[in-house]
Amino acid sequence: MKPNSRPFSKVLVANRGEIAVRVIRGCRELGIVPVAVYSEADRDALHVRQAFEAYCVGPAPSSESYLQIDRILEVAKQCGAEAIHPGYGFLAENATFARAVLDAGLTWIGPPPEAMEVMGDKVTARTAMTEAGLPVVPGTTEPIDDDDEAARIADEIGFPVMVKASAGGGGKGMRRVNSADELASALRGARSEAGNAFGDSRIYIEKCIDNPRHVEVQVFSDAHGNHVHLLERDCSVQRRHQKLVEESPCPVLDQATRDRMTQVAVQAARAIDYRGAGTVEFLLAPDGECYFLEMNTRLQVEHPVTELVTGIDLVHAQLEVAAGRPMPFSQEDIQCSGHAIEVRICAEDPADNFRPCPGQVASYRPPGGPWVRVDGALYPGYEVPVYYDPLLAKLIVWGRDRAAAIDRMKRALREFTLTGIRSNIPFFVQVMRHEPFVTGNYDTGYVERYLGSELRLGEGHHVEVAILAAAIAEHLAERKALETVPGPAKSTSSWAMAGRLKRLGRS
Ligand code: MV4
Repeated sequence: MKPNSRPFSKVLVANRGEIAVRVIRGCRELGIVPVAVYSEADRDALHVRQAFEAYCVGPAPSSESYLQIDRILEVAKQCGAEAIHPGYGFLAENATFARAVLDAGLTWIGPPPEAMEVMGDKVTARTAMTEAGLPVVPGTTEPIDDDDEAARIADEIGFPVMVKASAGGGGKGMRRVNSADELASALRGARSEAGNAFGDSRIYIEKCIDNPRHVEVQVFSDAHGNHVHLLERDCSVQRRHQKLVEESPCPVLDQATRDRMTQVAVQAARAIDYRGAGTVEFLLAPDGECYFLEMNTRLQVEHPVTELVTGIDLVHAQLEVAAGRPMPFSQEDIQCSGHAIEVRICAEDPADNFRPCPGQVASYRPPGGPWVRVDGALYPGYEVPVYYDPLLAKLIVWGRDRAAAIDRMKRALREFTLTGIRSNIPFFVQVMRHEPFVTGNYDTGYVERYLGSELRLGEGHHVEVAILAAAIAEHLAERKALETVPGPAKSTSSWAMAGRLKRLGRS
């Protein structure tokens, strides 16, 4: 049999961190030479070490490096790359960049720029999706600049309503409005916030869906008119629009709703002539209704949970279809097996309001064993830069069913050694044993609701850390004692200190 030929010989990865490492791995598996770009702050980053070639594209701030379209294109041309993979974030959803890549005669590993533009503007996305027959949240199909008109529309929709930025996403420029008398100030606030954040102050109005779950469908398309879905992910465990835990399948979706959601997601992809990996986001209301929210025209952070339940490598598939080949699977091939959960491990202190905690990694030993995956960009001694988002690694596990996946996640979290910096690992241990999560009874308000109570990391946590630190110190001291001539006895052993802490009633 003829061996599969590689879709490209050389691909430039225009990103950093764990996603750059993930894409580099996919390239290497297919025999493609991966090329990295990096900023001055990322000279020692893992993606640089793992690429075959790496080029510096500028100083630490991403505006001067990872967002520099011209410099990245220059590197691509210079090194002979045939295609560019943007990862997520940075330039991944920038249609201007996608066009510039195509204009340079290179292949863009992503959707057509036109599809990115339709979905990049929330108002045009709503209009296009309404026309495509999707269930869209009731609201306006045009941006609103007249306050009286806004009042009329809000009244018609019925309070509460959401005022959102056309250029928005991620909750910026979004306001919940409970009654008519709050509307004017919400419009003013949202316009100014949107103007500052996006340089585009247009806003629109939608009905507010209270206590929704965030459920999204992975779609995939090729250039031959094939569009499929790879089931859904529930990403409701989030805080301030940062996802923390994602799982597939959604633990509460009935089959009829799943069928409808996945069908309309495929319809959305077809309507905009999509290509590659994309995500159609929905709000799932407590009454079981689902509404199109937005579409992300990129590979997402949480794509591994989909890979684990479907057995499909999304990066491989992206590379294949970008090269013009038909997708290597059909809808019938895609079956959900078992359950997968991902947690996002970040350099932030969950005991101190998730305060960012960059610094140097002292020790790093990721968990292993069956059905445990770690996608990270970490190694012992790595200095976490302050310039970029705090995501360090993703821990993803698979289980025969959801209960088995939760048990495996608990085991893997306990196995995870990461010292020198604070991380949110202890928070995830709490979540995995928290009844509302274990029963699937959570929505987008979950973290906010329980952070100060049942999910709080109390003093007990610190005492545990103190005891572990004492054990390590004692071990090191003992080892040292074996190597040196015995001297006079130490004043206070660290075990005694840990014991005293405990007696002080802090456990
Ligand atoms: C909403 C909503 C309720 N009703 N729209 C937040 C981010 C932005 N992309 C969309 N968001 C929401 N839009 C209507 N009409 C509630 C949210 C929302 C949310 C959505 C997904 C995941 C987490 C969220 C947390 C708070 C609010």
